[in-house]
Amino acid sequence: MDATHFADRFTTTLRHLRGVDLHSASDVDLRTALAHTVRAELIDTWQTTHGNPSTTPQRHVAYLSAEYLLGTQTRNALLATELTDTAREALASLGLSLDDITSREVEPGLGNGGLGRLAACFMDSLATLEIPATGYGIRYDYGIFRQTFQDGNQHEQPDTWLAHGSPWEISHPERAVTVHLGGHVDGDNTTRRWVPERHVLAIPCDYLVPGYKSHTVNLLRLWSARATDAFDLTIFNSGDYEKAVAARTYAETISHVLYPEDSTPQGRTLRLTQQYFFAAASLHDLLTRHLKAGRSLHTLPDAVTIQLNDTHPVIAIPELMRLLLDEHGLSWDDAWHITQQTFNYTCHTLLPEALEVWPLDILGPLLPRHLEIIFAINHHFLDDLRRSGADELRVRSMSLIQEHPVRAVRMAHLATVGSRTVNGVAELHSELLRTSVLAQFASYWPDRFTNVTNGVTPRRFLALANPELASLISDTLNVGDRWLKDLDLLRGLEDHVDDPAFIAAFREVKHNNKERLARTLANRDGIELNTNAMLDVMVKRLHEYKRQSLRILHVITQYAKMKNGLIDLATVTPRTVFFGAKAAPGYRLAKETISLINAVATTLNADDEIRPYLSIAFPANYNVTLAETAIPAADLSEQISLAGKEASGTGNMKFALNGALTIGTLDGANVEIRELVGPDNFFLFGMTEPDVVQRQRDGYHPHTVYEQSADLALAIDTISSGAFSPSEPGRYESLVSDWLWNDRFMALADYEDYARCQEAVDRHYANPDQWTRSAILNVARTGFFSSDRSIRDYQTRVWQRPTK
Ligand code: DL6
Repeated sequence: MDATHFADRFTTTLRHLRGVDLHSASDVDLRTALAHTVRAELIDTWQTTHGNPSTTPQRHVAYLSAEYLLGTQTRNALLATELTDTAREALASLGLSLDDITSREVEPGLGNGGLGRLAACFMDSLATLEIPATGYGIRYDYGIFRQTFQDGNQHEQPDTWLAHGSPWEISHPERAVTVHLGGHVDGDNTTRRWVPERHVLAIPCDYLVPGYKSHTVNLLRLWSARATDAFDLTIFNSGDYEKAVAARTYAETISHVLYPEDSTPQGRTLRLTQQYFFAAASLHDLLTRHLKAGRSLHTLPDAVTIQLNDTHPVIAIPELMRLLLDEHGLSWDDAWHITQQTFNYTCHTLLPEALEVWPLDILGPLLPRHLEIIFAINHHFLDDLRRSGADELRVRSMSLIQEHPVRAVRMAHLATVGSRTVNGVAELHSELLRTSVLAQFASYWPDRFTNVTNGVTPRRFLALANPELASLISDTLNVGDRWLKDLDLLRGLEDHVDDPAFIAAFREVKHNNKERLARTLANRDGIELNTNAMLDVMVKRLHEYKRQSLRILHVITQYAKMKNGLIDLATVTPRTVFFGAKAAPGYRLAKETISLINAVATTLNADDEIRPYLSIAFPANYNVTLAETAIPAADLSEQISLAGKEASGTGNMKFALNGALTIGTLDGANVEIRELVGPDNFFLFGMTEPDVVQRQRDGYHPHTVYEQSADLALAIDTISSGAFSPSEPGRYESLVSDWLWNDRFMALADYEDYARCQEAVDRHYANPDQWTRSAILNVARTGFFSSDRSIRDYQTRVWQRPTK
């Protein structure tokens, strides 16, 4: 399509779809028309990809995930279809700017953090690698909350991403699937029949996922909940309007918000309802397609492989069993064989509290037949276990049912028993799964466990986020943009690491990216960024194990030393420390940490003497869109979790690929990043995972650490003195006392080594040639972290057709 044709289609779409002409079009009209113009291009390709499923030679991948953190769509679709320049020219010919229109696009924040963003990267790679796949999830009316700061404290506002509709969505109410809930089970020992009490509709809302320069467009199918009947007319006419729409309210609540507050039984039930809702609708979809293609259910595992993204969709395992047993009349053995060969489970955590359990008194009333099936699966499994010689202690600890503190289904156990493979998301994480979290399962089924290290899409996080670096890479490697589909080609940059022209160009790109970030922050947040300072970035969910506290404690020490004349300002490497973080609404310590960071930021940034050397930028509402501007500008990437707690991390990969050096612990994928970039180009500090275990065994006393470290004590005492909260000196006492007497994630234990390491960072940065060399080597050596490689690993390690 040339620019004239594009412009023509665009103006026609504007007229026909929005009923406006160019002069009367609003921002929303322009954005919607642009999205529809590009979408039309994708639809033809989509129809080819998803022709007759029976002729598809590859297994269809179904990715089940409660989260998709997509980011904005239009620029990505233009990139994939190679229409960016055409669209730019076309819009310019109409007096419009592509960048202006796309910069106002609202991102669907249908995820919380790394897990949801990973799902989005995987969807991109599946389509790019031309693997037929469908992503299934929930179309939340409200995604992750919009964060605001009031007096430095986090406030949560609803994320109204659908306020002006979603031009990328194709909704199909006519293809709604009915999902059943509640009720009881009838029948005798041989025939069981679920008699549900409630029924809701799951409406498929489809998003097209284009592969980059590929012939494949896949589908992301997000389910939206609706009532089977909008309202009861008889009750309505009697005047009880609330009761008349009660069913509708109940149904629509299901897909209303991402992560409903789960501190109440109602909240917990709602969360389980969401999980079952999308699992059941997705399985219905998959089975219908399979049967429509004239295939037998016995061949399901040959045709489809279902990847369970963490435990949220694991209720799909008993649901498939139920469908095969109760609806299709298969025997237990056949149903179990099919189920177990179809599912695969990815675990994304090491934190025991993040491993979901569902109390029987929640699961039973909502899904009575599923609970029976879970008990039956457990019965078979435990019998096998006993036959293999396991003692009762082992049987109890591997059981799908926990007995204390309440009887509950352990979803990670159910996932492990019901899947063909179980994978962790980085080498270290997979190893720790095998040796600690799921150790007994790994010794029982050693072949079931594997690793697939996470990855990120270079299309969004290099081509779109860092266009200047992308074009420098293309010019330098002389392979056009082939490297975007074969990221190992970045290795070729090593040949240029001593080339002065390349070094200068690389440095200029980094500086330009800082200028771009400065403009964004000025407009978006009214924050002034010092573009001549080192940009030191820590962006991720706020969690104790990620240790934002360690970062802020070190900033405070530096500040206090500067103020007390203990550091000669003339020797200081100027830094801006950038934070981006949302805390879960009910997570008190995390919210206190946000408040502290903001308080320190206010003090530092208002101090004319200190600000040129040390300042903090903490924009509210960090999201994918801001990540795309912040990551390319970063010099230093903070990956400082306690070893053995971060499953992988994917931010760490994005930073390295954009030429930031990492300061980090040997945790998650940091381990692999360091191996690849080399120890000279990575700042390592902190305890290793075995050190952590040993230290905990020996008895960890954070107060003693505080007493022994003058610099750490300076930071903590400065907080306690009220330096950042003059009107309320005791404001941060709960944080301080948690550090001193609990410090579950041992920030204090790693403090001294972290401070030492930050000095090494300063020395390295003081030599710009040395720093740029390291930055270039980070880019050149991290092609491994393309999500294309992760998907290829899934293909060879996880999605192989089962052997008979
Ligand atoms: O695998 C994606 C992502 C990892 O990179 C992070 O290390 C990990 O924390 C995250 N896991 C989750 C699940 N729950 N928890 N905690 O978000 O997955």
